[in-house]
Amino acid sequence: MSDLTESPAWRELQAHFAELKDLHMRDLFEQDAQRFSKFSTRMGDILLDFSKNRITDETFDLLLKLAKDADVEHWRDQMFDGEPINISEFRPALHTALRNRSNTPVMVDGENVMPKVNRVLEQIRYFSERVRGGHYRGYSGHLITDVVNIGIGGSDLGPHVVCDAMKPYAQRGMEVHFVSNVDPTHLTEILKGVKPESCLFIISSKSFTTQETMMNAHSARDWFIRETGNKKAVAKHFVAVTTNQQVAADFGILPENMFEFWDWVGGRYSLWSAIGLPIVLYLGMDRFEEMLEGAHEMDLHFRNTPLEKNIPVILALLGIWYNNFFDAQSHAIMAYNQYLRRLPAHLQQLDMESNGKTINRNGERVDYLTGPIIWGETGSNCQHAFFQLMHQGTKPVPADFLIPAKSKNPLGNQHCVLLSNFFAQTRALMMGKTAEEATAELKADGMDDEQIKEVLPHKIFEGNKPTNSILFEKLNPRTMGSLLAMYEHKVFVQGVIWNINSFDQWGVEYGKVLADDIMHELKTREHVDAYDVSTNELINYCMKLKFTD
Ligand code: G6Q
Repeated sequence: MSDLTESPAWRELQAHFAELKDLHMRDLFEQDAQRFSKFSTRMGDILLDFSKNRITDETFDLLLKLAKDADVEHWRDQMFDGEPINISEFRPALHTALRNRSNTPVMVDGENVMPKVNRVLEQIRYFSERVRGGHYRGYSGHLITDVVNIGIGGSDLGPHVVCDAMKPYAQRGMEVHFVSNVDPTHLTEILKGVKPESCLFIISSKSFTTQETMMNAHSARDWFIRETGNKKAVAKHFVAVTTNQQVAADFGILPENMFEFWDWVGGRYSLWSAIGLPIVLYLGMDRFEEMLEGAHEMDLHFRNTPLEKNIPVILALLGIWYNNFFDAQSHAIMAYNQYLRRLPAHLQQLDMESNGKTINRNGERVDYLTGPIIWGETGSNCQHAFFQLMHQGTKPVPADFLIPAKSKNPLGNQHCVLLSNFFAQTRALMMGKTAEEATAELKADGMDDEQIKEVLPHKIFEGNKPTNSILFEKLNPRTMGSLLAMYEHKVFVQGVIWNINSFDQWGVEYGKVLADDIMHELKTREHVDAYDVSTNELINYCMKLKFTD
């Protein structure tokens, strides 16, 4: 047994779960008119209503006790203070310093990192204003109209979700594209839509060695030289965001076109750093700074708000409640906003790469479930696809529902219809439909008793399905920053309670070297027998298909 599962709060939660598991939220709402005011909290205009969860006052108190006992507040302060909490990589996790708009000193190894954070922000402002203002032009004098970000994982997903979500704030005449996959189709299709003389490539890679990114970068450079016949112009059209400036220089990037960040910024937490350059080119620096401010606001909320009103802490505790006591295997993200369509992909990486761990901070195997599978889709599309399983399936799927009260595109009453779907779904998931209610409906539809008997079981909805509603005024850069930071801190709190290091990613690093050996075999084009029989035969069959007409 581990310290966690033996802790008093955990044991009390186990005993409490046994008593509570059959309670229905419908009854809990009926018994307590104060349920919403008790189980909701706000930061700015962001409201978290967590009353539609399978919790009572006692559950909430015990979950808060779990957080206290796990020393969440102490770990949180250590993170903000730049302590080396990423113990397997011997460094701090200081994405919060990147958006520290209060500019209070943040010390790493005796050095205040804020001056260098601010210096890079200034560099980004200067460069982006020149590009957007038409002062920095392509080699032949054309305006830059297209930015192509080449990066993968953390060097792609964060900027990508933000650029998609903030499209209404973008400068007219500036498009941004993202190439991540080593599948040549990705780059090829993007290049079909841009012109070399008006295109700026950003090579985004913390390491500047990631196979996919480097291959795409070299292919893009080859294309550029082929199309323009001008090798010298590469320096004008390729910039780099990296911690590895030497390799970037070898690629042909000018020192003034390199944007630095630091090893204490994890890939999936890096959109706030120079990795956000595509965001800045697309939206402008003022908008980017608004996003940093929104994130900083959430940082201050996380740091200063008592646990019982603290949005990331509450989200984390509810996630643990379902993950570890109800054995829910996944957590769904339903953003009722088309601009947020890439949010599940970003949160998938943030959460699953951070908390997809089996070994705890003491180097031992855990004896409890850690990070859930994150997935999701935009509303109302999700309702016409997998919501069947949400309503009547056998698997518990706790979910976050997010929606802005105002739409950027008010078309008739369409946004009100979207809102009504949001409210109706979260209510229906909570309430369910009893046999009596279903019978009354079927009778009203004109069915006779015999027919009703036959179909009734299919028309009953158990309900009691938990959701968090996250509602805010509108999706703007500030809110976007706050929401993304909210999820970062949620993941952090869960990692602290599960006693795992949320800031390393050895599984991803492993993947980076796995393909190298096989690539060597593929190049030789000889019969392969070096691996297990399945891998050998797959390679041999594939090579036969690939190289015979
Ligand atoms: C993120 C991960 C991973 C990383 C990519 C790209 O936290 O470490 O997704 O961002 O593998 O790495 P580079 O930025 O070094 O190319």
